[in-house]
Amino acid sequence: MDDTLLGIGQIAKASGLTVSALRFYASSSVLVPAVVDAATGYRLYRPKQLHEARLIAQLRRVAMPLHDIRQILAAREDPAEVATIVERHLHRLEAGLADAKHVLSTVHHLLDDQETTMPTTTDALAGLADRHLHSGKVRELYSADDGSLLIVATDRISAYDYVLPNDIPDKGAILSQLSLWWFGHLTDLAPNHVVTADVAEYPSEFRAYADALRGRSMLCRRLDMVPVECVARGYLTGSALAEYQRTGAVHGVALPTGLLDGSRLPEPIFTPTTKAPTGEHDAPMTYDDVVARVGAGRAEQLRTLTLAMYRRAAEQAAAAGVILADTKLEFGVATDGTLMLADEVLTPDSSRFWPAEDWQPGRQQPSYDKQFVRDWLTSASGWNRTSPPPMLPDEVVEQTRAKYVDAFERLTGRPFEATRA
Ligand code: Q0Q
Repeated sequence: MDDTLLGIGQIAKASGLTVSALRFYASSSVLVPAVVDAATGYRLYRPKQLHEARLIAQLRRVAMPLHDIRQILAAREDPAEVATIVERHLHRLEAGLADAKHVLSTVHHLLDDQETTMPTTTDALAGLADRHLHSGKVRELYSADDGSLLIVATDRISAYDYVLPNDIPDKGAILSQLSLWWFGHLTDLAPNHVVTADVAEYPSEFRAYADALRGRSMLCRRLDMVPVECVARGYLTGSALAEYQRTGAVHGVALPTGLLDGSRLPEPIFTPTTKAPTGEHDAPMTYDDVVARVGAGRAEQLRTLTLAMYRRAAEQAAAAGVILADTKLEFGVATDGTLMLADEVLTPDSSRFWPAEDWQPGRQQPSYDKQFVRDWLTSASGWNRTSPPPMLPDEVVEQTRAKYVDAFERLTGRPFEATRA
């Protein structure tokens, strides 16, 4: 045996690596022994490889991936390359630390709430699992024996394409009752899919869940849903603003020059989209795309109804000091061929509502309902917007609930009555 060579045990002892780690680094070509004795299989290392072993031990201590370690060992003569690899890993560690902080920030909440966490609506309806058809971000869809559908609004809230870990108490009830109120105010423009929202009138299979459903659900006719999200915009923002800034038009509709984020449009416009699968973003459609998909007559009907409903609702909202910037409506066709307004209508989840007193074109407008959540998530929480968002503080939850109640009461002129069982 060459006496200048070191055995794996000697390298392990001198570097702080374990023998099994050294064997793994040998097989993964991170630290290949100078010699492997053919007879014994012993791995033998040159003395200079002890320095590499010590370097590997240090890099593994900070969880550097083997791929990066290989690159560093190969680039030892190139300090700039080594610095780049190290910098990249530092950023990785910083993001991981931020993520760890969020996870740990929720632990005490979860421990605190262990005994007091209210069962969510979804928990309370677990017994309806066999009837469950679809989960939206914040709503659930169930089927009844007679073919009708039950839409249930949970207290979940989403922001930045994430469903947040906290519920907003009564959010589902507030938005479901707001939807029902709007349905009732639009029947002269089109019939709708609502059968009843009185749990006492629900089919018997739902009767046992009356307390969980009361005030936050509606029994609806099953329709043949139109494959178009019917969006009306009275103000320019979001994806439409981005398209306008690129092209001067929105969904094929040319707009005047000089419009800013939040600018009021000369006329409300119809900006339909496809209905993307859950988790994907809806794709813009021109009016001709809608014609191609549903036919000219239906397309005209959808555009006319969508714009008429938007105008009606925007007027009602303006009277309450609230700007309805845009809204998304969904329609379906009943078995007798009647086009009906479906889904939810004119809620803060399907529309952008802005407080009129804060309207200021040229910046992102404050959201009527989600601004407290957005401000906390993007500033105080330190969230990096890539990992799941942290728990909201109690005060943000309470402020947000109050905004939903305020929106309901301002728009409908009615007091909100919590129907918590
Ligand atoms: C239907 N949805 C939406 C949804 C999760 C709502 C299917 N009347 C209807 C409706 C309605 N509304 C639907 N299908 C047939 N007839 C609505 C996306 C998803 C919860 C609630 N999906």
